[in-house]
Amino acid sequence: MTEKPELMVMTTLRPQAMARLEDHCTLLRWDEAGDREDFLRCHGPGCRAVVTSGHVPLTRGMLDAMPDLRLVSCSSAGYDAFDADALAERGIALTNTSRALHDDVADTAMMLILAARRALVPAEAHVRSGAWARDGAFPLQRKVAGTQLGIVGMGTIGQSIATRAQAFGMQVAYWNRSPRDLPWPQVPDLVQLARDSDHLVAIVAGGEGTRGLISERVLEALGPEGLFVNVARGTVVDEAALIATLTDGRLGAAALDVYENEPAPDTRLTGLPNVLNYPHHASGTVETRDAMAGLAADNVVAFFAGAPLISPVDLGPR
Ligand code: 8YV
Repeated sequence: MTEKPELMVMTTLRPQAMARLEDHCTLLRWDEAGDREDFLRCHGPGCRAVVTSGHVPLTRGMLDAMPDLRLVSCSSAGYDAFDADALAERGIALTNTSRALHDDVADTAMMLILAARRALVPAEAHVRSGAWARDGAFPLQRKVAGTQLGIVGMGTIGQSIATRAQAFGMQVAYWNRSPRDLPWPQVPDLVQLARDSDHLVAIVAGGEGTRGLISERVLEALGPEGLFVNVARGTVVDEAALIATLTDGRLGAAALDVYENEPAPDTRLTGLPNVLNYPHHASGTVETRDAMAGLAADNVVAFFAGAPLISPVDLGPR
C-alpha cells in the first residue's frame, strides 16, 4: 500500500470533508497542537499541502517552516489573513471557495438591503410589543424596486448580487479594481458610483490593498438618504468615518455583516439606530458550509492526484 501524503490542517472542516481528507491524507493537526510553532518546525518540512480558512493567519515565517509547500486550500472566499505576496513569490497555489458560497452571500446582501429599507427589525418589534394597536400604523418606508445599486467588487459574489438585484427591479452599476467585460456599467470613480447610488454594497476582497477603500468621501457621496451594505470585510470601510457620517446624518444608514473588530465590534457603531447588524454569517448555512468544506477537500484530493485544481485563485501580478 502506498503511503498517504501529509496534509497540514490549520482549521477543522465539516465532518464529511474531514473524513474525505482522512481517506486520502495523513492529517497533521496543527489546529490541535499545544505548541503550534514547535509543531510546524517538526512537521512543516516535507509537507506539500495545507488546508485552512482565510481567517487563520499564514505568515511568511510559517511558510519558511514549510519549504516544500505547493498548495494552500482555503475553505473561505477571503484570504486576507495570508501573506499573499509570499505565496505568489514562492509559486504556491491557492484555492478558495467563492463558487460554493456566492448564493448565500448574495442572498444576505439582498436580505440586508430589503430589511434595512423596510425597517424589518423595528417593524417586527412594532407588532410583538403591541405598539401597533397602541400607537397605530408603522411609518412608511422606502421602495426598493426602481432604485440604483452600486456594487464595489465584481467577482463571483458581486455578479450574483447583481443578478438578484435586477430581479428585484433595481438598476446595477459597479466598481472593480480591474476592468471586466460584464453586462452592467462599470464606473471607474468610486465616489461617482456612490453619488449615483441609492445603496452601495461592498463585496471586494479584504487585505491591505482595499483597506479604507470606502472612505469618508465615498460615504458622504452616498449621502443622507443612502444605504451602505458591507458583506466584504470590516477593513474595507474607514470605520471611524462610518460612525461619524452615520451619527451626524451625512450617511443615511448601514447594514453590516462584517466589522473591523470581530466578534466584538465597536458598540458606537452597532448601537446606532440607523445600523442593521448581522454577525458575519453570510455563508452560515448547513448546505453552504458543507459545500465550502467539500470544495476545499476536493482541491486537496485533486492536487495530490496531479489533477487540475478546481477553484484556483489568480495571485498575480502583485
Ligand atoms: C467566513 C467569509 O469564512 O468566505 C469568507 O471569506 O468571510 C465567510 O464565509 C465564514 O463566515 C466563517 O467565518
